[in-house]
Amino acid sequence: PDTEAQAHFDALLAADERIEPRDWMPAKYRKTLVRQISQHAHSEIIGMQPEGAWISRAPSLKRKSILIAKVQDEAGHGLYLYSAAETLGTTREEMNEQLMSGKAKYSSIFNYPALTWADVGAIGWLVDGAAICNQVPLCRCSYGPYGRAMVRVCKEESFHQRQGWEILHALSNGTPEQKAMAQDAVNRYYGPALQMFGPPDADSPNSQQSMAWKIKRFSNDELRQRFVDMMVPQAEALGLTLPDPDLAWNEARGHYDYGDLDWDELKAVIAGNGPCNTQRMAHKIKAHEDGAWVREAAAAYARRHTSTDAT
Ligand code: FAQ
Repeated sequence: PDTEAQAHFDALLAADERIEPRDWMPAKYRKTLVRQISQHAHSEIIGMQPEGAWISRAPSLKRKSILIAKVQDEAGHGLYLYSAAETLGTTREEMNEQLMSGKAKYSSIFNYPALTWADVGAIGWLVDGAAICNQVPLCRCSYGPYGRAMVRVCKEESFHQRQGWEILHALSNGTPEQKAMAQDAVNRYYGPALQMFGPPDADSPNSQQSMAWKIKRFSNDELRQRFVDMMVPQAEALGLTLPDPDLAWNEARGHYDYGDLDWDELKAVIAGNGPCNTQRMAHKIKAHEDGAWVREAAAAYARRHTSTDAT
């Protein structure tokens, strides 16, 4: 390896400065970034499905327009992230191919069904809440295009979390049936939301190197703890219970203790055996095939414009 280039890279990292697309970087740093950013992009795209299915069934025109905007934001995040990954030399087609062939992962959380309207609230409150906890530190990621993308994404995620909270707040203060529906959604989504932060630190093969490279700024367990601490008072304000009998304030640690998570469940979902993995992939592949004519038309249009510009 070019030792001068490596020294420059190390110095940028040590000074907490950004690595930019034209800078030299170790091949493994590049590979890790493509893996994480593309999987993040895939999560945003697949993540449109559970809530997208509720657009036509939203309980009012106002709720419907808010949900359309929210789901559209997720599409924007996905495209933004694909662009950030493309600066590392991988094409969008390659990334899409890796998603559709099952080679690339996407977040486990999107393999759970959105069964009721309250689930739309729980996804906004818990899933977007977890996404914010994970992504705010990514704004300081050492790779410039990823960190900058995260700034805008986080602003939109906080609006998403508030809209989820507000849906649950309305239900929790509604009829007994509505309150029960809100509690049921939280019961089903809380554990999987905690698993979004990834395996425990002792079982997280990528964390150490990613933290040394300042891609990740905190470990999976540190961020999970931060999330639990943030959600307890919010749940109290909502009048809903977090489904964990071991949840208790620990004065000595200054954090909430929480119960063990079902890591076999996370492994099974990542391996493709969650409740909705098959359905999510089938839907993605069909949408991609149905959209072939749009890509062809756009390419033909672009070709015509380039040739007109040239004459
Ligand atoms: N699901 O060694 P680690 C959203 C994989 S938010 C699936 O700890 P790492 C917003 C991991 O990739 C959701 N796979 O890995 C939204 C690795 O496999 P690999 C997306 C998981 O990378 C809201 C292996 O396990 N957010 O979309 C999961 O250091 C509402 C070992 O794990 C991001 O992607 C999991 N939960 O840490 C949209 C954030 N956990 O790649 C719509 C950026 C772990 O070696 C609606 N990503 N794996 O084959 C990250 O921060 C990190 O990649 C982690 C994992 C923390 C997810």
